Amino acid sequence: MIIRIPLLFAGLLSLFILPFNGAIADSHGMMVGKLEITGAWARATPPSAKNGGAFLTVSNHGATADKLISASTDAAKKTELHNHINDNGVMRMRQVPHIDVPMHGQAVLKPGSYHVMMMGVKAPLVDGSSIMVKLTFEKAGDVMVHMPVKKAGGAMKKMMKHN
Ligand SMILES: [Cu+2]
Repeated sequence: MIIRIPLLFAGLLSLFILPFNGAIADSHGMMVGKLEITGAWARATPPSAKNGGAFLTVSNHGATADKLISASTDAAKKTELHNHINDNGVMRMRQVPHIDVPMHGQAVLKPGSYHVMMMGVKAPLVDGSSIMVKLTFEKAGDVMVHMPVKKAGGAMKKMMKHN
């Protein structure tokens, strides 16, 4: 497995290198313009699950605010930006038009907060595999992010309710 994962990643990357002109980030972090992407991962999904979540931190090293305005991936039919809201004590997910990345600040996408929502995953997201997710920022443009798929604790499952 240790050898196969990098090979799979290399294979995935080769699919994107020709058609995609933006930057490519992996879980070790990289820059797109003044934005640094770190800690990207996608939650492993059980076989029957239709939806998955992906998470990362965007650090803005510039003096201009930016916005994450969309995400897309071949791993799902549809991808949205979501947040959790506290609706009379019940945590619910809600689509948001964008996620702010303040100047000299961060946008943190994490379980229970902002996240990339993948609706209709085409295959279960298996722990130890990886997916590629394209993020589009209003000013910095596109970045292709390599996201390792990891298992998450069970505490969050109760909060995964949509309106
Ligand atoms: Cu969601």
